[in-house]
Amino acid sequence: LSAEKYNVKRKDFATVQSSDVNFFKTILGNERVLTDDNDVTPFNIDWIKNCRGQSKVVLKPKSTQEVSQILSYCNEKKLAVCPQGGNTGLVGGSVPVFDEVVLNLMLMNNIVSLDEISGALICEAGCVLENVDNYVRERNLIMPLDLGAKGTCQVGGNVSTNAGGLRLLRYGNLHGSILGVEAVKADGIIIDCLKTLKKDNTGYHLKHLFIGSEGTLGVVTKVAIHCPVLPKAVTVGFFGVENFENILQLYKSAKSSLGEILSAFEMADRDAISSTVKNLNLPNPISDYPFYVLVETHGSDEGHDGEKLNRFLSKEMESGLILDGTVTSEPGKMQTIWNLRENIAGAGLRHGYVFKYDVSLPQKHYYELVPKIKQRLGDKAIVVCGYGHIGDGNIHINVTVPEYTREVAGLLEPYVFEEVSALQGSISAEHGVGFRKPHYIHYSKDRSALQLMHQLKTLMDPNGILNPYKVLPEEC
Ligand code: FAD
Ligand code: 2HG
Ligand code: ZN
Repeated sequence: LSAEKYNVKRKDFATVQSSDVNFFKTILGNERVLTDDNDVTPFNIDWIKNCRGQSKVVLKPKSTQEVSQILSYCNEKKLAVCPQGGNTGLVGGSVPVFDEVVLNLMLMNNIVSLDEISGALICEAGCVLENVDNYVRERNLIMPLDLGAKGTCQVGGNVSTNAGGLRLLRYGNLHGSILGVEAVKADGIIIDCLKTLKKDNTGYHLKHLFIGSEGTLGVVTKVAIHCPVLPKAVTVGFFGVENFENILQLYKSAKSSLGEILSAFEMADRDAISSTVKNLNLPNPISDYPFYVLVETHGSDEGHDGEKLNRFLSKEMESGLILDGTVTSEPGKMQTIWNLRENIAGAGLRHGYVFKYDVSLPQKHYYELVPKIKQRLGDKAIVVCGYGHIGDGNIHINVTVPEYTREVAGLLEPYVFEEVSALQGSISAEHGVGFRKPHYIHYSKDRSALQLMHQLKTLMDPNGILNPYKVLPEEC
């Protein structure tokens, strides 16, 4: 249990009574109120099986009105609530810690409208990212974000975590792509900021409060998002590289050679790729190298784009920055390459437990921590690997061990955060703070900023019922 593992004390919330369950049933009917242990358990456990809550009830609203009624009731009764999307979050934010009511948005999965001229899509928060992406692709558009969890994560979860992903480099982060949000505050009041306008400077930009606040300020119920045009030509290159310094040189060169068509620049070290190949039995289209780079282009002219990427490959093989590589526009082959990259996150779980660090660092220091951690842990770790969105300065460091131990946790934390802070980095680049990191947030946020966060929380959720024990540190 998370509470015991991380030594957290339950706050003074009410406990769900049978009268509460009956009330929920009057709003949702019997089927959408889960109370059976077997039904509730999966909603209590997070994706990496690190956090486990003790909720006794899961609610599945189908409309904003239902969310509003539920929250208004819980606020009055002082029942804590854990908003939940696809439960793919990696920082323990999506599962309860104690007996919080789980409010799962999965049944709010309708697409509301799409303006094919502007690319403005409105959908309910519980839509699965991949489903929405497929829907807009049929209409010559794409979602501006993509991530390995796309088949399960929900758009509302993406917004609430300000998810980054594989193409942030090209399409920017969600603070830029989200045109509007509808959200319900802790007291049940519906905040309608669901505009589809590109320009709207009418006062405070309140939608941003809900982007990345991880369910602590409100429950996102609908989202308006700007979808870019489906690229006519997509090309993927996968390259072997000798050392990290060469990756940086390659990145600089890719920006200049590929210019506006560059849509992803990802890296992975040998251990990340070889353990994914081994654990999940996936093919590696090139042979074994110390580092790998995945470059993707999104453009409008297949011949032209493919030629550009092939020219880049030849030039950099000649310069020695690329040791070997492959470039393809065949959908199946591109998928094989992306599969290898996207599955790194899950591959380590086959060894037992994975400590995951998701940090931003100035690019020249990007890889420094990996060898340091390797040395620090010695044979206590099975694999220490680094991979991620190098174009965005965001590295994922995964440390796999047979099982979670306090000893290894103590060697890693706060060490990793101290190192990141010393390099002026961020201790959470894209996954958020959740349950795992509130007590480390000060490594990346100063006191006055944390105080303002607390003031906002008190203003928007005075009883603190929304996702307690998450994001905000107890003291600042
Ligand atoms: P959940 O995990 O259910 O919830 C995440 C947080 O948001 C929780 O705090 C929850 O309380 C809150 N929340 C969820 N829905 C709502 C709502 N409607 N209203 C208010 N609060 C809500 N993340 C990245 O940024 N980039 C990546 O590349 C990436 N790749 C991943 C790959 C894999 C294989 C996996 C498993 C995860 C990956 N993630 C990545 C992390 C995760 O998928 C994202 O954080 C995602 O946005 C979470 O969406 P979700 O619907 O699963 O939310
Ligand atoms: C990715 O980029 C995800 O693959 C997951 O953000 C990272 O699991 C991780 O460490
Ligand atoms: Zn990532």
